[in-house]
Amino acid sequence: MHFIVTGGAGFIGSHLTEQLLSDGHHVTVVDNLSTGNLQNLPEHPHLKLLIKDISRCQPQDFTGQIDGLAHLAATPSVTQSWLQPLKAHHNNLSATIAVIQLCQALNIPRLVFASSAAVYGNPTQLPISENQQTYPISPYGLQKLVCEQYAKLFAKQLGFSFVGLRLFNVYGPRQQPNSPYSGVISIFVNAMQQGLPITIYGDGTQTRDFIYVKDVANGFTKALTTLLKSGSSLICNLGNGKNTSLVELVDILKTCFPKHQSATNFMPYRVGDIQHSQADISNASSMLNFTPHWSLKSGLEILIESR
Ligand code: UD2
Repeated sequence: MHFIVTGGAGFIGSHLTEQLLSDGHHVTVVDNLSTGNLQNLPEHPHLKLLIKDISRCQPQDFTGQIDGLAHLAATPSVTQSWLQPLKAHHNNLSATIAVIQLCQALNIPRLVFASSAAVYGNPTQLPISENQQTYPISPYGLQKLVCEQYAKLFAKQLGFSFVGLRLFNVYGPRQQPNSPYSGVISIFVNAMQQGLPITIYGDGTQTRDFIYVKDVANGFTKALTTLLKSGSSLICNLGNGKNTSLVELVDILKTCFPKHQSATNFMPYRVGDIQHSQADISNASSMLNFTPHWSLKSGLEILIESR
């Protein structure tokens, strides 16, 4: 099959591209390299690169039949969405509408969208199921939610099938430790490798559902290839299904770095931080046959080895 991966040179997109290629598919990556990096991608006879902003792409930029599009290109930063809401709106929401139009023009039967747990805001119940009310507390979360709604509407109108994957806290190789949207794991691993102190915002009892990037790539692959009715929409959480506190995370990391122990500093909670997060993944499991394969410890070990 032939898939388009927008944001395919980025952290998650490059792992998805690798998996699709190793499963024998053809991939066209679209990336404007704003945060992506061509070094993330292998040289492969079935891989085509289009270095372009997805919202500027024209149907004639693509050749051959396309069986599905995975849309991961975005400004994936809560902070940036507050600082530059109009720019984030363009890169997150308007770009998704451009993607939907591309699906229409190229007759693409499946759209898979990288949504976010940010659509829930402060969860009212754990684990968080897709039925829980969505109440975004950042422009980023709101943009992701509205993207889902646009895609659902157009899927029904145009007859393609849509899968929105609500990503929880993704970690793994190629996640940048120095960017404004760096995840806590990439920041902590980077610091601990250099023996530098780490900072916990709050008391470290807050929990997150950390999912290894290759499990996420697997979830996207299933979402691209599972048989679904045309015109249908499916929303699935994509997490590990377990929650881990920051204190537990630091304890696991310390066992990975037995030689040099970093000091831990505590600072006040970050504004807008949620306290707990854990995905109910039964929908992804029943609808997409998705099971996470990497425990936090095994994922961390691969991440540390890759650096
Ligand atoms: C995640 C997503 C974000 C959005 C949000 C929705 C990542 C990287 N970010 O933000 O895009 O979807 O969920 O709820 O997945 N922390 C420290 N020290 C540090 C860095 C972070 O203590 O040096 C804490 C931070 O205050 C938070 C926890 O670690 O309590 C996780 O932070 P994060 O930035 O990795 O992810 P999160 O859940 O805020």
